[in-house]
Amino acid sequence: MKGQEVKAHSKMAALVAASAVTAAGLALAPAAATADAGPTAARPGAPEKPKIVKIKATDRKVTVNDDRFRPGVTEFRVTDTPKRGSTIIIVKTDNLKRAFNLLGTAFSGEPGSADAMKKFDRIVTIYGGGGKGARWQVKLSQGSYFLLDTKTDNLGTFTVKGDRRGAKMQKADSTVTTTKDNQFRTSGRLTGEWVGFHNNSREIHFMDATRVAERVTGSDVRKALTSPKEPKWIRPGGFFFEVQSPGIDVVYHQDVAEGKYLLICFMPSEEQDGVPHAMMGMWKLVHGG
Ligand SMILES: [Cu+2]
Repeated sequence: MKGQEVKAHSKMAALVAASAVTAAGLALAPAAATADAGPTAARPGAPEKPKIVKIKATDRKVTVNDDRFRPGVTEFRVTDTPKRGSTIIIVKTDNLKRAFNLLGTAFSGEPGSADAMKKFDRIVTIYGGGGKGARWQVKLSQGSYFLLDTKTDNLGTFTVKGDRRGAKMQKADSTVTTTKDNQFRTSGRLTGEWVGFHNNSREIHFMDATRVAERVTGSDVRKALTSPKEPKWIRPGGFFFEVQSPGIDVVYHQDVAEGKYLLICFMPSEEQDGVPHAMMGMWKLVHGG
């Protein structure tokens, strides 16, 4: 399992080289967009709803149906992606090129990779994401943001500006929290249709919810993590919440089919070179549905 999972998520490393050039070109886009009139303010007394932003990715670019809107709770919906395995993440950084270079080093696992991961975390904030059909809410403050297709490395941008909307986030039916010691903590059984994902730790995490056979135990997971072989107990029907920075709370619209799940994160550690969080114990078996 180790090999397959690391491969699936090392796609983030692949974006490094390809995106560097594009990033330099796009860095001007959000600034240029601020020249025209700002987003309109809320009508007084009107009940505020989360802003809904539809994301469409093609094999050439990532676009949104509205690229200037007010701060506050924002709901993203990925309506289309060019490839299977494409996920779109929301990124805020002042130096995208440097961020990509650091991430490349972090995923290399070479000496210094943990430090690179730490530096990456410092200069980047990631607000979750997902593949085609993904739908999630997150609070955004003012600034310029990037939309990144982690498969094609294509980028889009949007600007958040103006009066804060008063909308509240959707209440979660169940929640997963990542803790200070990089563990998953769950509110109980994992149920939809809204699943909260809170990053209370000091590092960036994602959550791969792999569906597994009912009989799977912690000992099976530990064995699989040190074996190059694909375990026989993986079942179809899992889901995936994209990377999220410390302090960021997201709520995902997610159907959770009844069954057993292995929650697991393979982001590189900030403490040990070349060691993904999963190898340090960042996984949890949980029932859902
Ligand atoms: Cu992690």
